[in-house]
Amino acid sequence: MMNVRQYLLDRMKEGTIHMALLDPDKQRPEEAGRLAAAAKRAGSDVIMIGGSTGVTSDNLSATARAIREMSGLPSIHFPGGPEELSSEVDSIFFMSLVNSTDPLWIFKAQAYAAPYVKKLGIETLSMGYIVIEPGMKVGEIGKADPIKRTDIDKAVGYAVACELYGMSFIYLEAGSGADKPVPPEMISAVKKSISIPLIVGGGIRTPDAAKAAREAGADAIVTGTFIEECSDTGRLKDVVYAARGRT
Ligand code: 1GP
Repeated sequence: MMNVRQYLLDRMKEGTIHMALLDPDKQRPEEAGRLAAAAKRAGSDVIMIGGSTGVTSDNLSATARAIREMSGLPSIHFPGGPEELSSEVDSIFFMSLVNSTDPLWIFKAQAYAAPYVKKLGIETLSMGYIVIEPGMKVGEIGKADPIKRTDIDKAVGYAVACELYGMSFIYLEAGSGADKPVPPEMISAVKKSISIPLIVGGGIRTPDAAKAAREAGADAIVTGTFIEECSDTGRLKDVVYAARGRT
């Protein structure tokens, strides 16, 4: 069985990695498999599977299977809630939306799901999920109190607290479809303050935005909407290349 954590850390030693996010509620499993294969050809390192609404254990399992069969890339389940679980994924972000105003998203949902996750034997990747303005749908559903783009000290405080709690990854999230991604100054300040890998996502859909996030210090760059909407192979390669800084 693949050890996804080690795979990610090994890849990150070589430089920033690219994570392609696919939402099982947005397309049929075969289409998700096709998109994952295209992402792999463009240089993506790993596939994240998840969405804020409409994900079920069934569409998650079917999507994870298609992605494995058609791309061969490892998968990480990026859960939208405690009801959806599958043993078809290679790993799951066991995550807390740490700047939520609702304990459900900070710890209660996790406490509900944890025994099932353990029983299924899914590899867990603990992650502190920090929502930055505008936050979009995940900010609304997760009842986040989004951190202002200019409040860098606050983002640093949340990230360091997650590290001190023993979490393995930090994710700075501007929200899917955000008009502006997480500011590079915030990425670099957080990166300098922690010694665990930093994932950045939300609103990244151009080579310039991907390059800015990489140069600011992101260890992993997530693109969701762009992967689902981009049908131009050249453009896909440009964004993934800009995220990784290498072929
Ligand atoms: C959302 O960070 C991810 O959780 C991806 O956002 O869809 O804007 O790429 P985009």
